[in-house]
Amino acid sequence: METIRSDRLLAKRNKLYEGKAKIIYDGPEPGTIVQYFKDDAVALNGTKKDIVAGKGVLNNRISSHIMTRLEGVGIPTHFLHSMNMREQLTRKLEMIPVEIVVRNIVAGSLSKRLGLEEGKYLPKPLVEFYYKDDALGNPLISEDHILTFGWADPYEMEEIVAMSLRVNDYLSGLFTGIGLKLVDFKLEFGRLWGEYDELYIILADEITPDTCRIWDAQTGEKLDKDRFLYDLGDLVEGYQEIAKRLGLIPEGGLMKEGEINEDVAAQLEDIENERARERKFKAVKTAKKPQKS
Ligand code: ADP
Ligand code: AIR
Ligand code: ASP
Repeated sequence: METIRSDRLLAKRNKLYEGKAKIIYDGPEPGTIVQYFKDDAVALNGTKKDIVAGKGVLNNRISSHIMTRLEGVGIPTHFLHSMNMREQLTRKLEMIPVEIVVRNIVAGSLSKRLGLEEGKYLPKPLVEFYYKDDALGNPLISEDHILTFGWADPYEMEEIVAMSLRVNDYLSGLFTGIGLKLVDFKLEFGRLWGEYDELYIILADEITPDTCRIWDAQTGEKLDKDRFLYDLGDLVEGYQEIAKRLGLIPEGGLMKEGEINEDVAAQLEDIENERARERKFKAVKTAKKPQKS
């Protein structure tokens, strides 16, 4: 039933954009979009690619859950509700073309760029900015680049940095509680205009093991996308472990012989939707971009 219905929806849906990890469609209501999570794993600027069965389903679920938890502690997010295994409905935003990376532990490009040993705790969370442009390889930039080129203004930047640090505090605690270390992560933000033309900065895109480094606190095992990049073992195994510890999938996991176990997937309790139902659509219905005079 589910499949037939979503296929029909897909057929008449207007595709807005296809990225590396997701496809974006027009949503059913004005001011909304549908995020479809693909099974594609892409690294090294698109040169290393694979299809990983189960990744899209797990990421959809993990991002829905994390966004809902963040909303619960007062961080405005684009998430509205989960639609099916692979899709979620979100508010449509005017995206700010900057990736915000927050780091707690040295890893990845920080380790390479400055020749630092991976695994060392930083004395305080480090916030970095990258210009979101795949053709340029998402270069590291400073806040002054953002202001000079008008990608965001100083008030927006203040809010973006403060929100990113709050996300870090909350998620670090959440992951510590389930025996995981949040090493670093990437966020994207967008703008939404309210009823009185007031501007809201909203957390967007996804928060998943594609966009976070997450290590097991005991063993140091990498459970995130680095498994794919460095061929450290089955990617979905790592993502499932994170989802299990978050209480999102049963102990037995979601996969059966390399395929999604549809029975398990169908039975997953949809806590996110319970909470999302209580949320208001008001801001979406009235959202419009103010006319510049
Ligand atoms: P990429 O573009 O890096 O390949 P994805 O495949 O994840 O990444 O594509 C998702 C696209 O949707 C990204 O360009 C992201 O900036 C954009 N996006 C995320 N959330 C929203 C939103 N709420 N409104 C509009 N665009 C969004
Ligand atoms: N990230 C950055 N651009 C895209 C993504 N997903 C995330 C990585 C990592 C963090 O940002 O997944 O969690 C820092 O990445 P790097 O490569 O700069 O060390
Ligand atoms: N730009 C990121 C990458 O290179 C993807 C993202 O923005 O989510 O993987």
